[in-house]
Amino acid sequence: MIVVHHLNDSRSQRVLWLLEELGLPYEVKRYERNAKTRLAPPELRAIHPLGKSPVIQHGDVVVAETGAIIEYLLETFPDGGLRPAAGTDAGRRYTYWMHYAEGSAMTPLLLSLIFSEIPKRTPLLARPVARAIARKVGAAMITPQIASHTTWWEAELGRSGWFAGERFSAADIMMSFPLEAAGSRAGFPDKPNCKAFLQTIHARPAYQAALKRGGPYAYA
Ligand SMILES: N[C@@H](CCC(=O)N[C@@H](CS)C(=O)NCC(=O)O)C(=O)O
Repeated sequence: MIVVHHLNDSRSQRVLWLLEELGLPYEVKRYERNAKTRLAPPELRAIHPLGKSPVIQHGDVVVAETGAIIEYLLETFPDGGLRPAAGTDAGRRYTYWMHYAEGSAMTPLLLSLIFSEIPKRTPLLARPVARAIARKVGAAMITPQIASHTTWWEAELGRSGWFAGERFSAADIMMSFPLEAAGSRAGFPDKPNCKAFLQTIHARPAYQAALKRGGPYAYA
C-alpha cells in the first residue's frame, strides 16, 4: 500500500491527483498546518527529517519531493501514458517542465508569499515601514519575475494546451501547483491559456476525486 503524508493546502495535492489518474490504491495520512505559522506539524519529521509534504511510503521505501515521488510512481507502476517517450521533443519538454516547476517557477512565488508576511509579522509601530519596504522590493525584484514566468507559461500553453507535447502528461500535474499559486489571487484575466489550463485540469474526474480524498484545498 502507498501511504501519502498529505498536508492541507499544499503541493501534496498533486500526488493524490496522480494516484487517482493512475487508478492506484493509496492511503492518506493527513496533517494540518499550524494556523498561525502555516508550518507542518512536527510529526511529519518522523517520516522525513525536513518535515515537508508530500512524502510517500511504499513498503520500506520513503520518497520525498514532489518531482521525485511522481517519477518513482511512474517508474514503479504502469505509467498510464503520462510520460512521453524519452528522446522525443515531448520527452525533452516533459523533463524540462518536471524540473522547472519546483526549480524555477516556485522561487518567485514563494518569495512573494514571504514578502507578504513581513508586515504581518512586524511589531505594529514598525509595520508601515515594513510594508513600504516589502512593497518596494517586491515591485522591483519579485513582481517582474512572476510576470516573466506567467508570460512564458501562456506562450507555451498556446502550443497544444498542455506543457509537454500534444497530450496530458505528468508534467501538467507538476505544473498545476505553480499555476494554481500564481492564479490564486486574481486568476489570469489577461492569460486565456493559463486560465483554460486550470479550468481543464480542475474538471478532470481524477482531480476531483483527489480533492475528495485530500480534503479542502484553497487553490482549486
Ligand atoms: N519542493 C518540495 C517542497 C515541499 C514543501 O515545501 N512543502 C510545503 C507544502 S506546499 C510544506 O511542507 N510546508 C510546511 C512546512 O514547511 O513546514 C516539493 O515539491 O515537495
